[in-house]
Amino acid sequence: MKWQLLNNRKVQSVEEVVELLLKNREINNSEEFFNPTDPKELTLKSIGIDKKEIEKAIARINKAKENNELVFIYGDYDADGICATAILWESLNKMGVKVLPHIPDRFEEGYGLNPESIQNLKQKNPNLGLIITVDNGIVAYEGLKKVKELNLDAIVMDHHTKGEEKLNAMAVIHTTILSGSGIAWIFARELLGKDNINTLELAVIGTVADQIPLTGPNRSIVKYGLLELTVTKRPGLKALFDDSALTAAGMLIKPLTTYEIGYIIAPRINAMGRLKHGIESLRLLCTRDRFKAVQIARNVGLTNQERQKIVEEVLIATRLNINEQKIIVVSGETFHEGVIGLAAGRLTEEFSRPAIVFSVKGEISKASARSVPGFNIIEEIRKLKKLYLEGGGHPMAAGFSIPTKNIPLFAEEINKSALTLLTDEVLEKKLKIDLAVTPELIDFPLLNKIKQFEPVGLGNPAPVFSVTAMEVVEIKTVGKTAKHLKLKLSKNGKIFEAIYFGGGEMLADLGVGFKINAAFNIEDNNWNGYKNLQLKIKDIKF
Ligand SMILES: [Mn+2]
Repeated sequence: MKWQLLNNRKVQSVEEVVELLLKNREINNSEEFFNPTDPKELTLKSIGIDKKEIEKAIARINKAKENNELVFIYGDYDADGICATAILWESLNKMGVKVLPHIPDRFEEGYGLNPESIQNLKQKNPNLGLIITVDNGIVAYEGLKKVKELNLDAIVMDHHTKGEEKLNAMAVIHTTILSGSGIAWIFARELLGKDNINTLELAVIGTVADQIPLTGPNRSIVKYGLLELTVTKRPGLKALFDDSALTAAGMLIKPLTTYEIGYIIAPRINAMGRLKHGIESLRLLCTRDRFKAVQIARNVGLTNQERQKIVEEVLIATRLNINEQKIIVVSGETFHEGVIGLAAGRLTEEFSRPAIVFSVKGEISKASARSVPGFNIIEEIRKLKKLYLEGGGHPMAAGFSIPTKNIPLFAEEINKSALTLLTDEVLEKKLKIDLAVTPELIDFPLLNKIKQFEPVGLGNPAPVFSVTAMEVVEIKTVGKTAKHLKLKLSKNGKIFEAIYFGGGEMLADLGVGFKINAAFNIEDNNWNGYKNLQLKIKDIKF
């Protein structure tokens, strides 16, 4: 792994460290950063939402209430879409509107406002008058045409990139700054008033799940949202916490962070839409029945385990077929359509190169691609538009459908472009290091400052430091399969506890007395009532 030192200044004090950490994160307003605005007070202007569109939407919802019209919230099957749907459904319900949620089926209806689905909704519900899309809709030209044809109104709430054509909707509430559930929450705040809004614990899940940079207004939502999530009274979330061992006897084992959302909570909410139907996760979030909550949480947990197993199966099958190609391209009839994106992500991580995974189904196959920084995968895919049918994405991730017979040629062509673009330099794994420090600085005053950088995540990574020539004083492997490394490192008379997750294999090359350079996060380790400072090793160099 190549170390990229973001700053090579020599620092003497904790204040200087903080200043450089802020600079590395391009944070100019440290006051706002350390004391984010309460999301209840965020202005519409600061998040780029047009107030007039909100007013039009509120007026239309009030009219629906007066006229006793049915309103459908048309969401999405991922965690952001499900949380956004839950926020709006509950909010409209609270104000006495007749409202129902619609989460599309990934396999039958696909992503976005599906014209056939709208036709069906209207057929089954003659009193349907208004459709509100959330976390989708901003390029739903066909779907909105159908809405018009059926004499319905549409309000679009979305955070995806706008298209060229004008949208056929009576109000468009759009910003790319927030997640879908962030927009839904801001709208609900305007609709109900800031004293009546209580769905921030859902907005934080959607925001973290959608991998939005956690700076500016999103930092507000996440910081305050985590506090609400920690004390949530939702039976479904509590049951999910219990089922995933975040709580024991109803008590959280440790405070919730973006990590728990990103790696434990959101994957479970996502699992239903990937393998079965996302509506089950919506039920989990919204149910008021404790017994039902426990049942659904178990079902969601088991589905998530199944999802993990299916991803593993894809990985096991593909590892055997990986050759010298710069871009990993694998396909299989057994590769479940709902997990190919996850599998591509895992392959990219494991082999530090782009990966494209195809789920082969008859004549038409589905593909999901993940890339590495420095290789714009959507651009390269678009160059091959003769070979595939439709798709979209961004520089790091894309999805498309393709005639099965074209897969071999597609694989060959995309690897041709990689020959020149994917140099060894681009493919080398990199670790960004904030600052090289002296051991004297690594102590509780610095740790306390670093804690104020939380919540960390995309756009605001946990600070990484390095220290050169530390001596290994103690070393052993830990964990059931000796996967991790526990060390004591010393320099200038100071001794540090360190843990290196996944570093177990290094025991063969390391021993007491060795001098190493270490890159790490600093964290506190509460163990048996003792509060310790611990280095969480990211990489070691001899
Ligand atoms: Mn979204």
